This record gives sequence, structure tokens and C-alpha cells, in this order.
Amino acid sequence: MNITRRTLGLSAAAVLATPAILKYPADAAEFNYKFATNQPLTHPSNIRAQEFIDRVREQTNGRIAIQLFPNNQLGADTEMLSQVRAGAIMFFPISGLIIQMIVPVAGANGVGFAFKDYNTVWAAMDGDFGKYLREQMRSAGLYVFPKIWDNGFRQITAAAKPIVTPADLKGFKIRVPVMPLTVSLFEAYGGAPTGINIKEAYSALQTGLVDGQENPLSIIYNWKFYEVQKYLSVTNHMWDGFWLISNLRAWDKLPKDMQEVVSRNIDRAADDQRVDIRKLNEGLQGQLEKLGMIFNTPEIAPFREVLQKSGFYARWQKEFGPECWGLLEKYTSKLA
Ligand code: X2X
Repeated sequence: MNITRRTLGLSAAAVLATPAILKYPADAAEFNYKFATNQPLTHPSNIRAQEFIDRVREQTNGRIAIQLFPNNQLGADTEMLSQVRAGAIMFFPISGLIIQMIVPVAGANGVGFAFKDYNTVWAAMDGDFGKYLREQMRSAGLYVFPKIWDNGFRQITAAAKPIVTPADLKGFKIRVPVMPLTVSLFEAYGGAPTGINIKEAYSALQTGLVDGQENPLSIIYNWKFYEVQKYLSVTNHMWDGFWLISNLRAWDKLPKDMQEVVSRNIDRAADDQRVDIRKLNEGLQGQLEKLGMIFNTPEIAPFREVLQKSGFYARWQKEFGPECWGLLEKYTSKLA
């Protein structure tokens, strides 16, 4: 909360205090939509979402009214994804990793150690690789806005011991999002990954159902995982982002001029959200250390080598197919 306020100059209360609501009563709107998120109120995605909502209301003179449902209020990730497909939720930032459950290639940016830095990430995701992924999601009835929001590079946390070498992952019970790619990554190390929605992750850690989890620092902080995890190993094992998805049929029904206002403001929210998350992920180490976490930075080459030798890259090259893999490798170095 302090971090969010300091970084953004906004408090969680500001998310709720929306002057536009008073000016334009919801029942007067022509288009009423739900914007859902899987993040606690303090996460920048909610702050940028609410700004987007207010701007759209202003700029359409109240014709479009959107209500924000943060913090998994409408269900866990996989349930909200179904609600978007059914047309009940109009806007939802969700990780491509989880969309992998319905569009297999949607998780392709999560290939282990594919991206070396943010320049490579944005070149790929804003370029031909991201365009290809969005087209594939379209054929599953999803409209995906062009600019992916940031989640960040993922790091491993543990309750009992730091992860220093690949051998430390042997038998390690780790919570991962509900999707096959991350499961297979940790299985390559002989670990025991379990797919659990983020909504249930804290209690899985607290009850000892799992030993650890993996997420960017902004998630570890906002979900208070530091209360139930001691060690944070900086592995940067994958980069993850939130695609802002919508229901394709509902989107196509929206008049062009309204679409234009929504798109322009979504792009702006994405730009701002990327800056917020990058600042958080780069600046939170000190804060998490103060809260009791112990950081280490393992040597990464041995971790890559295990993936190489176990056939992880070869498997996913085959599953994602040559077009997808070729577009990914256009931006990264050769992976398989
Ligand atoms: O569920 C997670 O770990 C999260 C929040 O990072 C995703 O949305 C993939």
C-alpha cells in the first residue's frame, strides 16, 4: 500500500472515489459492462483500470458505464475466463499462461528463459509474435487489445530453503498457475508442481499444501506471500503479462466511434501500467527484505541446461508449432 501510494501518488481509496459516477448515473448509460481483475485493490492494474473507466465515461458523455470488480470478486481466473467467453464480463486482464487452457499457443511467451530483458519482451509482444498470439485467441471468441499489460519476470519463493541449484527443485512442491507449460517446466527439474488459481495460492502456502510458488515481486508483495514465505530466489525463469481480453461478439456490436474511445484509453492504461509494474518489480527487493525475506541470485546456466537436456524445449517447439516458435525465436536467441 505504501509502495503503491508513493509510486503512483494514489491511494487505494482513490480507486473508489470516482467523481464520474456522480456525474453520469449508471442507469442512463447505453452500454453497461463489467471490468474484472484477479488482483488485490492495491495492485496498479486496478488503479489504471479505474482511470480507464472514468475516462471512457467522460469521453462518451456517459454512454459507456463500466464497473470494476477487483480481487477475484467474480470468481477465480479460470471462472472469469469462462465468463468473458459467455459475454458476462467485458474486460479482463489475464495472463496468457492461463489462456493456454483454451488456446494452447497463448502461453508461448512463458517458455523457460526465453526473454533476456524488457527490450526483447516489448519488441516481441508488440511485434509479430504478439500479433500472432492475438490472432489465435480471436479464433476462440476472444477480442484481445493490442498492448499486453505487464506482470513481470517470475521468481521462486520458498518457505524452508533457498533455490540455489536445479537440485533444490527436486521434490519441491510448488504452486503454479493452472496451465501445462509451467507444470512441465518444474517437472523437468523433478519438482512437484500443482496448478492452483492465484485466489487460493496464499492458503495453499499457509497450510503447507505446497512448499513454494513463483511470481514477480509485485505479486509476491501485493498478495502478502512474504507472510508465509522466507526465501526469494531471483531466477527470472519466465516473463509473464496480462492480455486485456474481451468477448469478440460483444466487442463487434459496439459502434465504431465507441470502440475507438475504448481502444485509445486502453492503450494509455497499458502504457501507464507497464511503467508502474516495472518500477515495482525493480524497487521492491528492499521492501520485501524489510518484511523478512532473504534474497539470493542463483547462477542460471545450469537451470537452462536441465531444460535443454530434458527435452523441454523440443517438446514445446512441437506443441506450439513451427510458426509460433519461429516468431518467438525471431526475437529471442535460438531456444531449442
Ligand atoms: O496466478 C499467477 O501466478 C499470476 C497472478 O501471476 C497470473 O496471473 C499468472
